[in-house]
Amino acid sequence: MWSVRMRASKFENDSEKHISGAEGIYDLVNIERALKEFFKRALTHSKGQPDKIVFTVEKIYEPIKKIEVLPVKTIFCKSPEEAFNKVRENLLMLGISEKSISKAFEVIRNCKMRGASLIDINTTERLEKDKQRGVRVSRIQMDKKTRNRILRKIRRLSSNPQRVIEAITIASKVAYLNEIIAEICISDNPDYTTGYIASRNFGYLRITNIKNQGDERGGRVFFVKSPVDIEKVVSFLEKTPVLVI
Ligand code: WAQ
Ligand code: MG
Repeated sequence: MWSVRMRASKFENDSEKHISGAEGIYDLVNIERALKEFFKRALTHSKGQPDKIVFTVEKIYEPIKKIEVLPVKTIFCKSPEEAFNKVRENLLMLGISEKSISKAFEVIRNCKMRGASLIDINTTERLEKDKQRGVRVSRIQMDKKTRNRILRKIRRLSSNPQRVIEAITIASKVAYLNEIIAEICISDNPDYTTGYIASRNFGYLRITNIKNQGDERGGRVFFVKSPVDIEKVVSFLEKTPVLVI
């Protein structure tokens, strides 16, 4: 099997602005199709046209770990305020402090990253090495049967079901780690206003209207609890090949 990754960016205001990224695991005969699909996605993104697209294709030598998919639920909110209260309520139940929750929203609103930030819920400190880039969850794929089952369920609930599948795949890999208490995600696409929170405890909770239409700010935060072996966590997220079943 092979890992295929794409990242697209545009040079703007003296820095590389992240436009779009994608990752998956494919057998040799399907790599070309994945590359074409990722290429099209990079060029038609709502954040604008990139001026650089990087593809990485790597053979996977390690065994692929099977991880169970998180259960999926949608919580309908009418406004970002209502959504924030839902997020807060659920994260507080997991023992995540108000301070850490505010910090997560602050990072998501202010730091344009291509990966995720890791926030220590004991100190609210950010633990990722590269704070500009963040940690990118990679080497992931969802099993076909699982994908079709979830698609049937969410097709009428999302304007972009493939996006939901990819997000559930990421969230399932992330939640597998005991070191990570929860995740929060808000899309950086101005036209995608549904976000999610996820944990082993309550599964994948889709939250509608987590931000306003037209808002380009988005990101991901993984909540961890110190002491934590951050290198081991990051290596698992970036490197361990996972099939979500
Ligand atoms: N690993 C870590 N962080 C990532 C990754 C990844 N593989 N992909 C994206 N991010 C970070 C990065 O900072 C992006 O700016 C941010 O997350 C948002 O990424 O069920 O589309 O790809 O309807 O815009 C949620 C679906 C969609 C909710 C989330 O995120 C639903 C989405 P995007
Ligand atoms: Mg995006």
